[in-house]
Amino acid sequence: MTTWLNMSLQDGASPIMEQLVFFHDHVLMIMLMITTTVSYMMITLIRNKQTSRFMLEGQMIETTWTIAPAIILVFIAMPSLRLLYLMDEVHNPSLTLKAIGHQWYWSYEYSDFTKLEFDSYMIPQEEQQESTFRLLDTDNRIVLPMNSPIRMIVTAADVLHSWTIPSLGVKTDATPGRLNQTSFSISRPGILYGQCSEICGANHSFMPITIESVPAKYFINWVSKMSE
Ligand SMILES: [Cu+2]
Repeated sequence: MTTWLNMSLQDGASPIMEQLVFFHDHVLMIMLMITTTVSYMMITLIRNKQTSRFMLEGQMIETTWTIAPAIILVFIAMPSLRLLYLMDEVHNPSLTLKAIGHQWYWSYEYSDFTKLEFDSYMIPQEEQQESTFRLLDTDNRIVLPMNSPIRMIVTAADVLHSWTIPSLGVKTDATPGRLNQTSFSISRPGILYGQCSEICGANHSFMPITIESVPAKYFINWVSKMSE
């Protein structure tokens, strides 16, 4: 989760998010190069007066500064498209989780098991404890096994919502009458937080998402306990 003074992206908890962070840094480096060059040129132009009666055009430099930005754009577009298609792929999932957005809570269905479904409400401020995070913790956390490919099916029961976990690089619209799909695999154990990311009404800010990422054997224990 984000903590104080974290001005950048959260640490990636999935391979895709790791790649997204690399891409973000890569684009920032290119932007740094462009801003440095352009501001150097602008400052020189302002501070110097260079005029020539005979220099009316410069074919060479004009060709260069038309083509160079196009080449730079290719270096941004290529890795961007690679990531886009990588995120779209569902790699042989070992588990499917269905999230349904309601006004104003999420409900979850583990369709691989019988009768494993629950609602997940935010813990209200009055019931806060030392260990809970305000506006982020839920009464029933999603439990998922780490290091296994997971397929998410996202939908809504009333209005538009959006199921989001920043540290996994996942954001999917929850639309009534539609099933949207994404996938991810969590690379470490821990608790991951997210919030509804589509303005869905008065309590939009109060329907967080909490994932408990655990090793597979703990997950199996949890499943058998839940479906008793
Ligand atoms: Cu919502």
